[in-house]
Amino acid sequence: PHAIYLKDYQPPRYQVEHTELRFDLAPDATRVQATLQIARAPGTASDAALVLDGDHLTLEHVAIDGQPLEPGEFEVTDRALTIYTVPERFRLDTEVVLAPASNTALEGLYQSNGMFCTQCEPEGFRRITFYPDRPDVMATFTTTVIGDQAATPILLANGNPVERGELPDGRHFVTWNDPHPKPAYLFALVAGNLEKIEDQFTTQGGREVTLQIWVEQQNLDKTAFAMTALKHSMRWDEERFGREYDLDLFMIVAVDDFNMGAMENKGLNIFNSSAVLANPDTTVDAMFQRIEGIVAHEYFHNWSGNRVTCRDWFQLALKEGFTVFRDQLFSSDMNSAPVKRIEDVALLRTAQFAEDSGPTAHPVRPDHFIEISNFYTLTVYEKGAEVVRMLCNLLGWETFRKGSDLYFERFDGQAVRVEDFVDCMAEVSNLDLTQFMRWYSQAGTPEVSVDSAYDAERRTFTLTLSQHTPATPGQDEKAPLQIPVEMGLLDEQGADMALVIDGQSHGSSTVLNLDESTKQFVFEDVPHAPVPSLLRGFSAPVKLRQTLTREQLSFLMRHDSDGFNRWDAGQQLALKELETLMAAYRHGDEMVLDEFFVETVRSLVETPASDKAVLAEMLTLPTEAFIAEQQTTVDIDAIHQARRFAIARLGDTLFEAFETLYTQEQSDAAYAPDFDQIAQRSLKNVALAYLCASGREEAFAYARRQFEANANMTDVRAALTQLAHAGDTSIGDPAIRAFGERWAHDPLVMDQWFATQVSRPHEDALERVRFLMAHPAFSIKNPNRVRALIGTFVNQNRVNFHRRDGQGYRLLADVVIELNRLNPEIAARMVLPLTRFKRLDETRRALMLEQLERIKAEPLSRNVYEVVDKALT
Ligand code: DPP
Ligand code: ZN
Repeated sequence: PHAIYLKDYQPPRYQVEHTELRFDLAPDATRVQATLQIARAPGTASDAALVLDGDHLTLEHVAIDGQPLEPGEFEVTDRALTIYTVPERFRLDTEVVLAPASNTALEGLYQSNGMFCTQCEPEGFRRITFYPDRPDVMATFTTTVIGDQAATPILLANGNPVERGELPDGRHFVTWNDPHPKPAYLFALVAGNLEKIEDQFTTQGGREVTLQIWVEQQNLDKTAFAMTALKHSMRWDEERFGREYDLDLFMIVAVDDFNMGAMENKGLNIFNSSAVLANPDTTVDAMFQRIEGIVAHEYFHNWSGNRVTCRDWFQLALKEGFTVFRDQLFSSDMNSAPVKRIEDVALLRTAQFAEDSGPTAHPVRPDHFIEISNFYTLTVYEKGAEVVRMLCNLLGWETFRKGSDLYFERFDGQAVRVEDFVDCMAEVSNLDLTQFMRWYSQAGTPEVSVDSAYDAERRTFTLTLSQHTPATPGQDEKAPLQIPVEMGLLDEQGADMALVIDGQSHGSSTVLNLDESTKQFVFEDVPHAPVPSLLRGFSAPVKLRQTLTREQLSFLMRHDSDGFNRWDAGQQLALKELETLMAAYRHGDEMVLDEFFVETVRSLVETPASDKAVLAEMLTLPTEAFIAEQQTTVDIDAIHQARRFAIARLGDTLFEAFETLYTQEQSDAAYAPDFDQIAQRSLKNVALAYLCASGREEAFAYARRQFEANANMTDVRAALTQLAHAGDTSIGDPAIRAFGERWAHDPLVMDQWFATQVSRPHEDALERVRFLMAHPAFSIKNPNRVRALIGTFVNQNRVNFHRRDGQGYRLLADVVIELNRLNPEIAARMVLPLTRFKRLDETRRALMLEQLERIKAEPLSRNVYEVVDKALT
């Protein structure tokens, strides 16, 4: 396999003006007829061959302007159809035959539970028909879907239905027309036995839009929440970004077998059923919020992605970074803004930072790839969103909004680059964003170190900030970035001081522009040594290297006017405590929890909470993955033991306080996934977790009662987790059994059942994974099952995945080898944890490398090859 480079980009030589498709559906032999109106692009030589992408397609017929081509006039390989000479404008007819029933890669046209569906982003359309499968070729589409009336009563495609009718042999058809020119990756088709809920939305411009959510009949009672989320998203996009919907119909379809979360196909969004189906009995709070965010994300793509799309796949962050930023803002407006920020930053600082420091590190805009499917990453999505957020903060909301308006207006209907977006922002703000563009091209997480000095005589406080970005594969030298550091200075009472730099007042919070390797900022008129609060709101995706004492951290935790930094100070404080415990564990000393820390936590638990959602976050210790990210050499066992010990000790020492909190936060209100209730439940369930960590029987009695009360899935699942994770397995076994029997019919709930069991720290967790892989509810062909069972074990049960005997690595390699044959995209995702060996001990490194070598010896898909090859280089 060879790499493709951004610098080699060439504009298309032929454009498609209109695409007409006709699908005659059958599981093993679907006929696809395509009629393309093609025109040579200006400036293209008249003898330029027409090359169409086609991935292992069986060509049955090809004609130009109605004339079938002779052998010798064209060539077909497993990657392309080449026609040597073509007129300037012409009609191309092709016919191919596909076998959707045996398509386990879930790209192109495939079947899921008998339903026909498609996934075309990024390069799935070439598995459906011969086509210039690149985002800068945009055409209007007319699609006729023909299917068996009984098996596929519902036939959907993009746009509006324009004709339908019956055909002989119990077949029927529907023709759809999409008037908005679009790239092929936004094409979609669905055919199956589906039912819908329907609603209406009137846009601000007065367009009546019909909204439909299509699901299998048994899931109709899980659609209401997504419908509400959709309407909220549509209204929000009008109000916040001035974006209005542009068709008469908007459809969502839930599909069980799906590689991604969801897909923004024009007018016909296809969703992984896990990202759309929800009701209180089956779905936990966090999932409700995730669903709301994904519904919004896909809907927002209608403008940031579909109306204005990417010139080429290197520009993926153009639509994804912007759209993630938009969905983050939406969720923040709809729910708890501080908690949303905390969650997003937590994800970034663990998973994205880990990616940035590993062998697959890449810039937000990569400059080469072997397989583009491998670049739907945390770096492109989450770091991409942070880069847009920095732009928004630099410009201020109103100017940013002007830039966004300009971007949509100027590039509507076009396929553009990251520069086009940033140029709009520069134009409306008169800012020079040349240096800022490095955020798109430079990989790795910048480290910002801090030095400070207070001069009592001069009454100055000098802050020296330095930046350094470690080398990443292929990028040894890094240039300084423009890093906005939002900050304030706290006085002795914890209030923000007035900030004066160069005689200029900067209010009580300001943004320092760190745009060189090292920069000094001198604050004047500072009456006494302040406590600095840096990187407020996490104003840039960097690692802050700052040495604060435990007293200073505790002070910031209690007083910082920035909610995010209050939480973060608490996390840093906990981290310090955990590091002390880890050192003791490593030296074989007894671990002892520091009194100061216990009292800090006590005061949090005992002080009536002004914001329960934030308190729940504050009471949650840093995850093992986050702790690992802070270590130079990762000690898997010490991290796990220290964290467990701390939680158990806190649970035991503060038992009564947690008990009071747990009891206080009970509620009889009818379940709603709203902000207040979610906050209350999360606080209550954090308390339950501490209680159970004490190991006391009374705690498990609470958990058992909560499990049996069966009030809603959030509470049931929280109780189940505590019971199942109890040291004594006899405590959890009855609940595990009862839950498994009750929900055997519901795959999405069974995923939670799998995840709860394989995340438990017990020594037999790995054996349990192997055992559950044989469970009738598990199938390696379904990505959700794989993520729930294998993904949870690998990512959330670190001590067992990293077992010293290497069995965890072997298990993952076995799975990857099997998935490589069935579903390369998922295989390449699943293998990633095996590539994160750099900072582990030598024994584990060797064991991981051994499994990577084992995988490499297989005949590999491009997807897996690219990842494994990077890891072994
Ligand atoms: N469906 C994926 C997303 O929405 C890829 N575009 O991010
Ligand atoms: Zn997206």
